[in-house]
Amino acid sequence: MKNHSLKFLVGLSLAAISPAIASEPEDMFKRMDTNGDKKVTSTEHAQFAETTFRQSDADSDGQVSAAECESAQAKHDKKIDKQATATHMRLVDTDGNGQISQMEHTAHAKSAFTRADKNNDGVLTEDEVEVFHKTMKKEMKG
Ligand SMILES: [Ca+2]
Ligand SMILES: [Ca+2]
Ligand SMILES: [Ca+2]
Repeated sequence: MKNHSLKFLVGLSLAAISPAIASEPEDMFKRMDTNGDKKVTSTEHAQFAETTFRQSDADSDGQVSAAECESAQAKHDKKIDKQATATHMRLVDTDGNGQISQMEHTAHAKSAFTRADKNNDGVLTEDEVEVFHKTMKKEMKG
């Protein structure tokens, strides 16, 4: 039953937050690859991350709370996985104040990009995104 929310949160971790994010890695890949060249550059990834942050920050205070994270999830999946949200918050909220700042979000997105870029060529391919997606899913469950 948790599967949908889990997919969503895996998407979050790559993006690192996204209410608009698609459940499947290939959809997510298309959203990130804005010029459609089958590669996601760090610039494309950063832009995607920024957009998703703004979309998640419902009250536009520059911080994404767990509640905002959950409501973004609810918009997408119509259900909320509190445990996975807590895991996500713990990973991204590095100063532990219960809010994800733009800086924390950007830092997380950057490290996700680096981790996903297996061959270190500075761009993500669809395969790399898919592999990363699977890895994150395991981590979220663990
Ligand atoms: Ca591209
Ligand atoms: Ca906020
Ligand atoms: Ca924080």
